[in-house]
Amino acid sequence: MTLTFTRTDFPAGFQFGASTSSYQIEGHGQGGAGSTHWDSFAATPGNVVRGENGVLACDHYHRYEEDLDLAAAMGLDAYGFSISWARVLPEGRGAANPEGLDFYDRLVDAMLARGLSPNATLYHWELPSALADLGGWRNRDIAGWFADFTEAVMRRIGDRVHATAPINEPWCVAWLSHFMGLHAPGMRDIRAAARAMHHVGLAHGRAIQAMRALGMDNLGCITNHEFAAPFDDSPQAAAATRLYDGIYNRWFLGGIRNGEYPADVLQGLAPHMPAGWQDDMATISVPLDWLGINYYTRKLIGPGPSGLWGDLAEHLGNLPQTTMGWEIYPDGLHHFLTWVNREYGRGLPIFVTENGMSANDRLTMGQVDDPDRIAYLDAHVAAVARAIGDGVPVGGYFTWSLLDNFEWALGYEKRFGLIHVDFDTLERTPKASYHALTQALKR
Ligand code: IFM
Repeated sequence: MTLTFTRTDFPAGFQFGASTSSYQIEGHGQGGAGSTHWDSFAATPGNVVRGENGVLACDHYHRYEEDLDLAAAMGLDAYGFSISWARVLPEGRGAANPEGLDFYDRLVDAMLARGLSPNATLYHWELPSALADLGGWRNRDIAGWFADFTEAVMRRIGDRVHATAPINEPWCVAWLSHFMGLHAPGMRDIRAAARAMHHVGLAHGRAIQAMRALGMDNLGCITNHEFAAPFDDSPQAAAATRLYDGIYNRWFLGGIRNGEYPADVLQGLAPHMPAGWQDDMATISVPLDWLGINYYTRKLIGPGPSGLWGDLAEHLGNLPQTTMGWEIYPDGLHHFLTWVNREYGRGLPIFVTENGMSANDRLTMGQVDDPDRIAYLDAHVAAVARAIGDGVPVGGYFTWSLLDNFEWALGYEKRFGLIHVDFDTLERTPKASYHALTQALKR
């Protein structure tokens, strides 16, 4: 099975890339990294499937050269990676771990040596435990801690990274982790959630300011989006869908791009927001150079059982699903590209910074046949091409993910990679989708 697009279908300079994240692939137990809230969340029974964790993951910490060789051999232009805060600053603040800084220094050089543009994210979810002890994202001081971490890292590698975003998927950092309790720190508390929803934007703004002060450019943000549709015709489902859309899709971009939060979401969160939050909106909405969106699926939404504000229920639709139980809905990607461009873009280039699917991939006689992933990629890249045709300045498409990896609370079972990883031997095997993309990207 092949992909139906080629590189020449896209404008000159369009980047094809693959994204990863530090905790999901590096192996956090190595190289002097400090403990993080994902280590303790994973060590708590019931939080992660089979009690798995990121201690070894794909051992990318030692195997990064092989992984980058595979990324380059595919013909990718760029590699998306994140930096572990606790690998650089084991206590979250104060003394740096020289091994950690050396690792990211080598990693960036290794990308450049292979012609891959290094696209960095500063936070992809593993908060140092010492900062979690101080309240983590609930504590306003996190914005300053994060700016200091940003400066510590970027003083070392900021001269060579191509593009940088402070925080991956603020919705997951704040709502999924503090209201829904499904990710570390596993809280279910509306006051905690409201504070995290605000502090994550403030930390974003402070990090951008810190990088501008170092003279860096090509700075953006990465928000995740789900297409929300009502699960039936009732006014209740329509209202629930609107709120879901507000919390998920409009809150962060509203703050970051327009300096204001959507009124419908604010109505529920206002009583729980930190005092004086309005004064932070100018910092949250500092100018950016690009916008990144992560997109995977649509959800059918209705009201939850409690009747309390924010109680929203997700229902299964009838579209084909991935092994995450996520419906495959490529039109949603076209929708978000055009909508973000219209409502928040003001001419900035927009990148698809994550998009991909988990599948039941099996290694048979040294090969992994993943036709569903090839079809998924094809349909979503076609949606990108359609958006470009409609005038959206899309700058690149990054698939999630280069490697099978630690899928957070779902452990190692959900395979998203173009490259299969055997988690016993750590052997890498490019899947059929890897070969298909290699073919499509041939110059
Ligand atoms: O694995 C995650 C990633 O960490 C963030 N975006 C979604 C991916 C798939 O769930």
